[in-house]
Amino acid sequence: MNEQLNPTKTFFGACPHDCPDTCAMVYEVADGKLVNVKGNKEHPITRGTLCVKLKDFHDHHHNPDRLMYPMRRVGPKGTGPNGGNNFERITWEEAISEIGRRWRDIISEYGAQAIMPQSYLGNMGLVQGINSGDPFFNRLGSTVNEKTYCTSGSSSAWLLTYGPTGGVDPESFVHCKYIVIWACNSISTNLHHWPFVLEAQKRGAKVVVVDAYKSRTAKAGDWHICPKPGTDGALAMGVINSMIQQGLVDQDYVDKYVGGYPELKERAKEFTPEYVEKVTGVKAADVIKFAREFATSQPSAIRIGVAIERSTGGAQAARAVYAIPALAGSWRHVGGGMLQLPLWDFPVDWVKAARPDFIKPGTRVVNNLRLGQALNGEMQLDPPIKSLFVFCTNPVSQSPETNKIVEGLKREDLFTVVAEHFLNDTAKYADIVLPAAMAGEAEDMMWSWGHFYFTYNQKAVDPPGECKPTSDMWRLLAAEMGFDDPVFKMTDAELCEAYINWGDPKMGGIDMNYFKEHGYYRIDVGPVDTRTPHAEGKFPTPSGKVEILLKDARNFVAPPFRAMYEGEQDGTLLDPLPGYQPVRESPETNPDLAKRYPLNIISPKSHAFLNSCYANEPHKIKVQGEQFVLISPVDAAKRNIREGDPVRVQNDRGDFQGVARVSDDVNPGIVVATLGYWRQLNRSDGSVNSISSDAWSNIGRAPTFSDNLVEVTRVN
Ligand SMILES: Nc1nc2c(c(=O)[nH]1)N[C@H]1C(S)=C(S)[C@@H](COP(=O)(O)OP(=O)(O)OC[C@H]3O[C@@H](n4cnc5c(=O)[nH]c(N)nc54)[C@H](O)[C@@H]3O)O[C@H]1N2
Ligand SMILES: Nc1nc2c(c(=O)[nH]1)N[C@H]1C(S)=C(S)[C@@H](COP(=O)(O)OP(=O)(O)OC[C@H]3O[C@@H](n4cnc5c(=O)[nH]c(N)nc54)[C@H](O)[C@@H]3O)O[C@H]1N2
Ligand code: SF4
Ligand SMILES: [Mo]
Repeated sequence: MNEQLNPTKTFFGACPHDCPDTCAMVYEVADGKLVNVKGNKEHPITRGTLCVKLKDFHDHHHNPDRLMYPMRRVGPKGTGPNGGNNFERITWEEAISEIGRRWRDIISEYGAQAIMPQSYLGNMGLVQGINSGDPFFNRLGSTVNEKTYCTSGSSSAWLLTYGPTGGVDPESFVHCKYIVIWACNSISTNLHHWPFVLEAQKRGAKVVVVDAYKSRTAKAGDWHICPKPGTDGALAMGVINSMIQQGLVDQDYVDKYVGGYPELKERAKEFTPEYVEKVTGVKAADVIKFAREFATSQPSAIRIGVAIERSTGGAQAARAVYAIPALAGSWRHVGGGMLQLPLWDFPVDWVKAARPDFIKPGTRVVNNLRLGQALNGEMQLDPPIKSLFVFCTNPVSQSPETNKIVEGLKREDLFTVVAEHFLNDTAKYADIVLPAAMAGEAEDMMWSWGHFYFTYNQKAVDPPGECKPTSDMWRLLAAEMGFDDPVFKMTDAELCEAYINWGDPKMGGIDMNYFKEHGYYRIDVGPVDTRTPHAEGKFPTPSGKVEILLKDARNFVAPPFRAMYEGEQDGTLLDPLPGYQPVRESPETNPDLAKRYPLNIISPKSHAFLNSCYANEPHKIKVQGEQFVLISPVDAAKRNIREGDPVRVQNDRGDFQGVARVSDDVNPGIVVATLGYWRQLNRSDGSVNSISSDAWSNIGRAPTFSDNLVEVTRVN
């Protein structure tokens, strides 16, 4: 970018976070110091604004609590501040050679599978993020870490139904007459899509929000439909049935481009509006109205959020939701259809990025939602996990059954390495802490799961102190372990280039120079204002049609976050049709458990935190407030709880504390506590994930954060 007249230099940035918006940023640097970070005005999605989390990203870089040098644990585990470990400063050389020595010992005694990496989208970058460690760990022969925190259920369902298509362009939503935002709190979590929704609304579109409580987005829409958590499958099947009953199915579209309609029609029969009302709590008349409006207000589109998959039948529900725009013929129109993850259209060379060819056949897979069981011995693993390497994830805050994880991390025989920015709830239990660089301190390339732009991140400043980019860590560790494969010698610039399929027509013949000049590139998926990718079917499925009926389909975890590894898939035969599978925990489905724990809890994202990032920063906590528990006036009164009272939320898995917010935004029987708060900063050593179960959803081993019963009591 241009050097300006004043001493400030600017560089292209890409927000590294796990957020659909993948904002294009501008780093401002003076005297080698990052002084400001702004949204790129030219970027059609970012439009010059960053969200409340990132608008002062430079302060995050300069946070005085930031880890600046490597550290080694001293003394027994759990005897340091906040119940964590005590540490002493060491050099990188000492850290890397200690890791190498401990790993060589573990490998000779137990084999390399006793080592397990743990990563997620704390950084989404192709070079510095989630998959960046795959080549190294696959080469090492460690246990494969299956990563299904997010969208794995809705993605497996999507690939089965529609194939790898990016679906509706989020920018094309301006052309919609009817927009459904289903289990997505856009104003907090997908902020840069909201202006497109508002533009459509200004042009006359109706905005419907399907959410288990009155979220910010539900309040801002035209109509809030409020099913009980985990009952979306019944609602969607009811909408399908009602569309059929009202004669509103686009029969021509269905005949040509949809497979399995007669079977779906048969299955949908039992989902009468009355039955749907009984299961979901949504009025029968509203089910009928929703079906009618969606089918008749074209173009109509659904933006599906991540929360739909977070219950036992969540991914099965996603399949039912996916069928709705196919039956309505919405795909015929510009802006009509479904938006799940544009990611599927990105020409990323995932195989090159993850190097599954390094994995020895038969290597075991351990899922990240079962980390607690893997560490505390509940999962029978031979060899046991003797070393854990954590980067770009904070499992003690974000993974379910966190008390089990903490129990495991306290094992004296477990050698834990954590690469982090802060001494968070996971890092505090490490044997070795490595200080990681932040975005702006290393080169990277971002794909997006919320729009069609690749975004380039330049190195604007050197990492402070002794912080190092993740990519450097792999180079050092590869050298320590004696791996001389070319991939471990490539520079960040070479890796950025290597991971894009430049020859794909969607790259339009550009090369790296384009990114250096412009900072971002819209992959060529067709123009926003005329794009109808599936007006004539052309779905990338085996039949080329929407596959509602699946013959012999088996459960699987969608790539890319499984290291692209095909071994040890679950393989259970799936229900051939979409449908409704009741939640595991609710008063209706588990009355015995509900006697002790009568309330269903949901734990969506916090507005001012990005998962657990920023939850240690006073100015963000000020915006977000302390951990709260939203409870209805009816449930509060029963428990003698008043606004602002300290409360404990608990079940057999654990407990956490927060303050009560008594509000009609939540229906009786439901409580809401948002995610991301640090245990060490909460009123008690617990968080929402102390109570959540590690049971999987029915497809794609997705989490079930919306499928948990609890009791709430006042703390005296
Ligand atoms: N501010 C902020 N933004 C973020 C994040 C963050 O932590 N904070 N995290 C990022 C990440 S990793 C992701 S995956 C996305 C997720 O973004 P979203 O897809 O928006 O996910 P959530 O906020 O968890 O949940 C969305 C809504 O679903 C509702 N919900 C929960 N369970 C159910 C259910 O069973 N049925 C229905 N119909 N609704 C339900 C919740 O009440 C919530 O309002 O956000 C990203 N953006
Ligand atoms: N109850 C409940 N639990 C949930 C969810 C929910 O809705 N409810 N949502 C789930 C979802 S959708 C997701 S995606 C997961 C998210 O789970 P995580 O990905 O574990 O989320 P973060 O808290 O953002 O943790 C990322 C960590 O990586 C660190 N980090 C960032 N960049 C870098 C880097 O470049 N290098 C290194 N070494 N570290 C870096 C950050 O400091 C941070 O501590 O949580 C899941 N957990
Ligand atoms: S967290 Fe999301 S909305 Fe905020 S700056 Fe990053 S990409 Fe943009
Ligand atoms: Mo996520």
